[in-house]
Amino acid sequence: MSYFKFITKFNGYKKIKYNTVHKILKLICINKLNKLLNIIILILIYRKNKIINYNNQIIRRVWSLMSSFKLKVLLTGAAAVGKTSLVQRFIKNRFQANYKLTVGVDILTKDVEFRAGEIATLSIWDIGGQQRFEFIRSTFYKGAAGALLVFDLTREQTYAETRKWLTEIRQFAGESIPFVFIGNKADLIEDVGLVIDRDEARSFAENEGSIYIETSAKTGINVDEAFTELTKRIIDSRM
Ligand SMILES: Nc1nc2c(ncn2[C@@H]2O[C@H](COP(=O)(O)OP(=O)(O)OP(=O)(O)O)[C@@H](O)[C@H]2O)c(=O)[nH]1
Ligand SMILES: [Mg+2]
Repeated sequence: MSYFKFITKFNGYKKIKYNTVHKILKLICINKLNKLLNIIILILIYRKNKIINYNNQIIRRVWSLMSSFKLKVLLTGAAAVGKTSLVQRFIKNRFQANYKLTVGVDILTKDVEFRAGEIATLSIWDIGGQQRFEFIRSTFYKGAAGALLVFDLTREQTYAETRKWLTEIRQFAGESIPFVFIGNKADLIEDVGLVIDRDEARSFAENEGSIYIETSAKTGINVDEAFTELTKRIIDSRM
């Protein structure tokens, strides 16, 4: 091999080697850069979400401090299912065994801490479920922010009527009104037995965008939870 040929070959080899090394280095750099960019983007997204969440919290706090969370909520359902008893348990923490039907509507107010530090003032419209008040009922629904739709766990008929009640609420208070589906008098199940299908009640509620809760105004079980859950759902539907 002549000297000239050797030099050309050596330079060519060096060139190939240089190109390959250069390409590999470039690839590593690009990959690293990509990774670095991805990390930066992730940090930015995380920080942005944190800022958004933080801002939401501040807005909610200010809003609740200004008492803007004034919500009209309905207590509806057939007669004698326990609507008045639920609100009495919730507000006064008491229970009366004798039945006194609600004439038209009773309105009571209570502040609810639906999340730590977040308070809403509920104006609870306890609506008489007797047939005789049907003609006037729809006028009470206007402007409602949410509803507790109650049936009696010991009377199948009150459960069967709930669709009618839901249609009525939606017709007069708005199609998208948040509600919570309540099976009340849970304390009596032990004696009377279960007259409804719990899974069906649960899936009915879920299909209608709600949840199903069993309460007892007598023992107080799940009563606070029902009102708090409704309040959360109302606030979340507005955010
Ligand atoms: N054992 C038991 N009895 C209950 C419960 N809730 C209500 N009751 C009784 O059921 C009856 C009817 O209760 P109300 O709260 O007056 O029913 P309502 O739905 O307000 O009835 P209307 O005002 O007519 O629509 C009363 O005798 C209550 O004591 C409960 O959780 N357990
Ligand atoms: Mg009542």
